[in-house]
Amino acid sequence: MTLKIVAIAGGVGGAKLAEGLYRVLPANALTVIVNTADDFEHLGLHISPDLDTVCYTLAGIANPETGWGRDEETWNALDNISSLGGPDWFRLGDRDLGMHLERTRRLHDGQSLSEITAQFCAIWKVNAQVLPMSNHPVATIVDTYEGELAFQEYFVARRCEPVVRGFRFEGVQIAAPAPGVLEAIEAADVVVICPSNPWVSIDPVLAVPGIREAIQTKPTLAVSPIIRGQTVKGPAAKMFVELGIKPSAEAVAAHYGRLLSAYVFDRADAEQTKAIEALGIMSHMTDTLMNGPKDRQRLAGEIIEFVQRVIVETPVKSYL
Ligand code: FO1
Repeated sequence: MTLKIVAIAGGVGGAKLAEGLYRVLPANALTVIVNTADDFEHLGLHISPDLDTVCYTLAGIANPETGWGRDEETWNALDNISSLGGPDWFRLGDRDLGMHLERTRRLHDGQSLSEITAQFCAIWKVNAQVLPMSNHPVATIVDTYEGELAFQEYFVARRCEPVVRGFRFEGVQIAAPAPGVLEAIEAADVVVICPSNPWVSIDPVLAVPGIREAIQTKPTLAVSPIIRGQTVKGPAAKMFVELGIKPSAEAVAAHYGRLLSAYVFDRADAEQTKAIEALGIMSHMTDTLMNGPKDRQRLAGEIIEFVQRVIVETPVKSYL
């Protein structure tokens, strides 16, 4: 049986697992719903970092060193901006800039972010559906002890240094899921929450009216972004600490709570198995570090096998 999978993803960590799933599933069996609350305007251009990271990664054209931006990149435009005293704190390479210019032109022409994403993915021969969570603007605002900061200011300009107190997703109450989002969840056999930051990559997606409710009706599996109390990349573990929660695989499972029917976490956290299963979640322990394409595909293959065994072929829908 071919599974239809919806993956929920943020940036680099989420894109790695999405790519693994994409490579092991048949064509068009995967839909990736991507966080767009990191989006902002910069140099007059619409920037959608997580959407671009997922699209570039599935297309095989992502920058292998950073995980974001384009491969074989050059930086002439940025050097020129810099030499003229312009804003160079957010690094857009020449190839990436070309895509941004064309996307912003299409947006000004009246096309939606989801339409443009589908057009670009077709050109890049991505045989998966990649959907922004919403076509409406939503902006993560980080509440820190230094005041509120726009997400990229906190993340890139301030290198996640300010201590966080909380988050809000501006505009989310009046946002609607992008076309195809609820339909994809409805058609899915399982929803996979990728190992992205729960606070600022996954929560904004779940906050779009209708998305959490739709996921709630489906078997849902999450993969822990935390191994031995730490994140591979990004500030998720630091955020847990600053919010007064000990960062752990268990803490992430508890954060998603009743949304989850199954959970995949790292062998290094074996001692947390009982606590995780006490949350009423079926668990699978494995190596979750994704260093290269082989790891991504092995982890994706294990997830699919686990899902088939414990969710799809379980006659009693005890997971709901
Ligand atoms: N992250 C950085 O840490 N520094 C950058 O200069 C930077 C530029 C950038 C350009 C395009 C893009 O799509 C992503 C970019 N990112 C950069 C990553 C991105 O801002 C964050 O990783 C995400 O918003 C968090 O998922």
